Amino acid sequence: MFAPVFTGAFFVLSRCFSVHPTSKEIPMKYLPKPLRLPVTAALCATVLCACAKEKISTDAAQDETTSAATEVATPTSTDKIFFDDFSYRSFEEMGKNQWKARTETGHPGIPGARWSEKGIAFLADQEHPDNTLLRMTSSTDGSGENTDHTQFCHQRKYLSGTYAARVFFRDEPTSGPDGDQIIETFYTISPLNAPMDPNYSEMDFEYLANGGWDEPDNALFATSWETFKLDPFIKENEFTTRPGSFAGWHTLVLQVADDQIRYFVDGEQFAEHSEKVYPEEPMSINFNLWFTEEGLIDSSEPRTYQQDVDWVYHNAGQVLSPAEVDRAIDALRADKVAFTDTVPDWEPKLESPCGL
Ligand SMILES: [Ca+2]
Ligand SMILES: [Ca+2]
Repeated sequence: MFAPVFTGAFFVLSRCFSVHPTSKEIPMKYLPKPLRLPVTAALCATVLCACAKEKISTDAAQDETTSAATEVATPTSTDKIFFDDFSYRSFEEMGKNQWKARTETGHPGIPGARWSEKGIAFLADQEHPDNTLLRMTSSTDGSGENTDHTQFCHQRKYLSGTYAARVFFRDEPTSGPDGDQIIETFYTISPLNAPMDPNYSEMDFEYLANGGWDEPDNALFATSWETFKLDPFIKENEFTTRPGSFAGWHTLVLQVADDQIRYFVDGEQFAEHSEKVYPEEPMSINFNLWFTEEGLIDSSEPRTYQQDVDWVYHNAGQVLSPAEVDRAIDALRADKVAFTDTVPDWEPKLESPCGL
């Protein structure tokens, strides 16, 4: 084990000066299910932890990526808009529009935590009486059995175009002591079919209200993944992070087109990532709220964190500026559209897991 790890570490170090180094530790959510249990133990080993913190470039281990290619489906129509204002009264209602809540246990986050629809609720928008907000609530007392994580996912059929969501991040718990590493997100993801599968695709907005992943305090991450494998630990991603508070409402826009990925926050470009991490496979659109295993405060007192989502939008195949997204949302609302989905399934229709 040590020889490949050493070689991998050397390789990793040799790539430290690339244009897009990465140093973010990989959350276990990115692991394929069969690997999660053995890897949970393995990742605790010093060597792997050290490797996980090394910087590597996005073209690391490029030679190893060719054998794991998987078939990519093709679209069946040109219809293109997905919009949800989350004007629901219950998750059951929301489920009729093809949303799933995660129930699968396991990583990321605190081992033994529950994932369920229990943390999804709807409430009136105090600032706009006609509007409804979705609220995610996750809680912990530090133990797995008393931890509830929250995640929900739309169908796996999204690839290029424009993604957007209006979200409310918080810096503090709604109740209980502050300080846990809490991850507040809007992201897209496909399954990892094999180690270093180059078709693996993922793009994340992740707000760490209490720091984590080498950030000492709150920070927003934008991360685009090419792929990864575990032994030796190699990851290929590009990420951008900006420290500081992002508490409050933000409109997050993600442009995915022409081998470029651009992340925008409130109309300003936050990150630009390259063709090396450009997605290949259809992804689901997800949100989640979870605690890192390594970032819990030393307390058994219950604490609860929340993240709100006003709406989510996707335009398949078209690049919209943040201002154009705003206008598209205004137009949908003017037409009293609370939900629409004309983004076609892929052929064949893909399974839509919600455990990633
Ligand atoms: Ca990829
Ligand atoms: Ca709404």
